[in-house]
Amino acid sequence: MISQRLEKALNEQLNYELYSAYLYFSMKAYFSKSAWCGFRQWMCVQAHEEMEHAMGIFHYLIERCGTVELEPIAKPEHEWPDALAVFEAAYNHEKTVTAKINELFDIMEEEKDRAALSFLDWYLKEQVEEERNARVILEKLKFIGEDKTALMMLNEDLMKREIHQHDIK
Ligand code: OFO
Repeated sequence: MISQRLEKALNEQLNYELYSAYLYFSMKAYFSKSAWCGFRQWMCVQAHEEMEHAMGIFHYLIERCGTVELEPIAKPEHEWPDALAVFEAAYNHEKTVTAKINELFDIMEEEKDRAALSFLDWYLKEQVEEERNARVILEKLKFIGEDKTALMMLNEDLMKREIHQHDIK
């Protein structure tokens, strides 16, 4: 059984992970309007990863006899000036998610819930990867600038990203 405070905080994080999926699906839709199928593929995989993050929390709440309360999901942005702006937004979003996971970590520590801390450990590690993935592409886009050939090569590279099932504990 988890405390009510932690249950509320986990439900908020569940909602934010669903919002993350919404945001990346919105970015996928943005890239679907252009020929950048590699960017679209990257966003599609990212959105599915976010659904996994959300469902990990969903199942954990149930496992700990908590109540899942699905709140409305905020409307994400749907227009950006270019790919660089999209990845700037993605990177900033991931930094916000990391801050939220850290706040959740603080609550679990205050509640002295060791089982929950162990569960959240996976998310902390995942955030390092999440931030890095977005930041690397953002840096590449800054470097590429107006070079269309290099942009096309990056697009091809992003096409290789595939959906992998994560082992959320
Ligand atoms: Fe769920 O980590 Fe990205 O947003």
